[in-house]
Amino acid sequence: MTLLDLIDGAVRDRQDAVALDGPAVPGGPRTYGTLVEHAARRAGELARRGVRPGDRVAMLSENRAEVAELLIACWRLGACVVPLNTRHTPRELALVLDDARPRLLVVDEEHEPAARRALDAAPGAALVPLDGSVEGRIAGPQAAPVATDAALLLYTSGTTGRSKGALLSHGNVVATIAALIAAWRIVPEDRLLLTLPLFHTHGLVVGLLTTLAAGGTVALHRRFDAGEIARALGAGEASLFYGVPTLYVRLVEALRERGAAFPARVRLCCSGSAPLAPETFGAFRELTGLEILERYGMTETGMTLSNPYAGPRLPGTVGRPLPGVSIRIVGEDGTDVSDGADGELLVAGPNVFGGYLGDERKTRESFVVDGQGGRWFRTGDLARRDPATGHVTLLGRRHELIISGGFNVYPREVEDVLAAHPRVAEVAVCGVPDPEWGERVVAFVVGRGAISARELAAWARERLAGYKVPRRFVPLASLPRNAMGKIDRRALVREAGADGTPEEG
Ligand code: MCA
Ligand code: AMP
Repeated sequence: MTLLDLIDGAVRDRQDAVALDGPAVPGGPRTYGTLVEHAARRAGELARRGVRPGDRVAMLSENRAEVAELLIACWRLGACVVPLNTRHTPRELALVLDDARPRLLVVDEEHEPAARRALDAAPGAALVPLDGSVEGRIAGPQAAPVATDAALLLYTSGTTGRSKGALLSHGNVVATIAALIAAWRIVPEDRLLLTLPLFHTHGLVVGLLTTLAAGGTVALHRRFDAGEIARALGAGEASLFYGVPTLYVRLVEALRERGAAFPARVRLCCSGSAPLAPETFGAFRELTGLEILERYGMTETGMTLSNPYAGPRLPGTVGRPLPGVSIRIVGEDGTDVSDGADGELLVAGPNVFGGYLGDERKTRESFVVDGQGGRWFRTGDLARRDPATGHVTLLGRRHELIISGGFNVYPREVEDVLAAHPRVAEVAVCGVPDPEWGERVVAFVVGRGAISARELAAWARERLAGYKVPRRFVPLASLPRNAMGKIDRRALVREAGADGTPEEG
């Protein structure tokens, strides 16, 4: 089964049903019929520009209906789509392009200057406007992709500071979609209010593709606006809403101001990508009567665990494995720990990706093979399974990943950029707990002579996406180290939380 089979299944008998509408769909609602017709034309254009089976096509765009058309068009041609992060600087985009080597880079008007600058540094792809005219038409699959063909190449930040491209086959993505449709009972009558960006799994697969595969409607927004979403949900304009915890923190604030309960039409609000605070779960339930359904996943694995649709949603847990997904929790020695004990979470299933593009070593290191030849992905997340409920609680990570507002930031990448400043002698970057963002990026800097936070922020901003730029720069005479000589990050986080720490940046 491929993503095209899913989309074609949804289109059959639903030509006139609305696939996409909302503020990010200019020109009014798009029916399923229009969506596939536009995709067919787009496929014709891409083929004319030389896209062949097995090629990669990168896209850099804010949320727009044309993104859905482009995805379908690429898959019709047997090509793999590489979504790029619109918040990235040209430097960051160039690193990804250099690795992905796409044939084309399809870009919306707003991001064309950044795309051009990125291509100056990493030439190779031809630039194609997302809203340019489309000629020709290809309706049927040109190369009839099969389940094992690559559908998406998704970049995820790496511990070494360099992004890695996770290759997901049609079969992998279909497995996540099928599991979510079954677990969350997504039906054609559903309407999803979608504000999450379409360049990550959450917005793209969990949001857009799952809803379309179920034959539902996606109300697509360009960005999240808490007041507008509170109003729309309060007015029953959607049955589904998905967000990262930061969105729910803001939504709770907005709902407190409005004081509105949700009508019955709003049946499911899901959270993922970062830990949802039990306080947010409680406040949301009090205001709306709805229990947020928290689930867990990764770029490499798609969705793996979910609280139940029917049955207790336990705050502070990510629930149980989705249909088709197997999990293990293992100790340092690689053997399974008993329920109730802590260990690293491993996952297996048809949803789990094949490997990282061009990095066999990293791929090998990311999997554990069991005695029966089973391939288990090492999530790097520490977890515990409750012996009574079977629900899994996440406890932290093996690696030093910071998740700020649902975006991942690896300290090493930010440290490398700051360390390159001529007046920085040493630097350490940490995630400090924050009620709105979950974690906030803070840099501890040992300078060579005087250096202001403003100067450092400007340096970082030129090279890194805004969400990676430290919110605070704390000057230190030296970095605290443990007995092994390693930087003591816990001491730094304590320091950042302590009263009297200079507030800069
Ligand atoms: C924006 N800013 C941030 C973040 N987002 N700073 C820290 N962390 C962030 N996440 C900064 C901008 O750089 C800017 O600062 C200022 O905030 C205002 O920017 P604006 O664009 O107006 O912000 P916003 O629209 O309020 O964005 C907040 C947001 C956004 C809506 C929460 O971060 C977001 O869409 N997050 C969701 C990410 C996501 O979808 N993650 C899923 C990946 P300045 O002006 O100083 O630059 S994880 C995934 O897919 C896995 C598989 C899973 O399990 O789901
Ligand atoms: P990424 O691979 O960039 O999509 O990020 C995946 C990571 O997000 C996981 O390894 C987790 O650390 C984190 N994550 C996703 N969902 C949750 C959740 N519900 N609670 C806590 N962390 C989560």
